[in-house]
Amino acid sequence: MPITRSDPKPAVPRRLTLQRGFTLTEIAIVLMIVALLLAGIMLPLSAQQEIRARQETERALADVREALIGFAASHAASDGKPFLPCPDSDNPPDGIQNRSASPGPCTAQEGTLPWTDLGLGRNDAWNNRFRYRVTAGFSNSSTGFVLNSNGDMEACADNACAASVAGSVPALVLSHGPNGFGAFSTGGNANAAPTDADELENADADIRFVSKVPDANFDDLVIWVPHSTLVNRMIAAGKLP
Ligand SMILES: [Ca+2]
Ligand SMILES: [Ca+2]
Ligand SMILES: [Ca+2]
Repeated sequence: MPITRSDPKPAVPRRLTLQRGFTLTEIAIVLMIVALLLAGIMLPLSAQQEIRARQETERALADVREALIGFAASHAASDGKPFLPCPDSDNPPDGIQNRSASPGPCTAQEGTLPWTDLGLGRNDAWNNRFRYRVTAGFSNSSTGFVLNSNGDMEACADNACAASVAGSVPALVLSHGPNGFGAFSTGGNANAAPTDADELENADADIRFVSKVPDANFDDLVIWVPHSTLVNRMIAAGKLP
């Protein structure tokens, strides 16, 4: 069979092309657009990191609440009743609770969370210690608490306490939040005091605390062990009445 040769393709007319480099102005405009786009991505990222840090601290605080209840269920005072740990009140904090006598009362009712004794809660997501306060009648390792022991703390919606959030609170834990004002750092230093009146209420070592939605000046995270939850869990564990 004879080999046939296909017809040669018609030549494509060569299009006239113009090539030139970018001017400095054009490069500057492109760089500006890229920078604007990056800024648009970066801002939400930092906001996301802040949300993650807050969620991480909220989870840690929920674990701390469980650990405090677990501590009470697994410790008996000299009279056989349960008791809560004392704050870690020496300076710098070492994670170990401080008592003026053993068994006996706490050296101070407020300090940092005794993270070593609890086995968790060393610091929040911003590398500051958690603050912890406990009612005297719930933390004496000589005389434990009973069903009608009353907590002496209150959580309020603001420092004037026009609206109470929780009353008769036996134990309360808080993170001083992203700004860290009023907290102990993990380096052992006391951070600057808060300036916001509601944040100040959480750092003045008395029985009133503020728990509210964070705003531009207030970023603390507060949790507590409600009296009802604590005694119910002791009853379930056979530790009370
Ligand atoms: Ca200590
Ligand atoms: Ca704060
Ligand atoms: Ca206070």
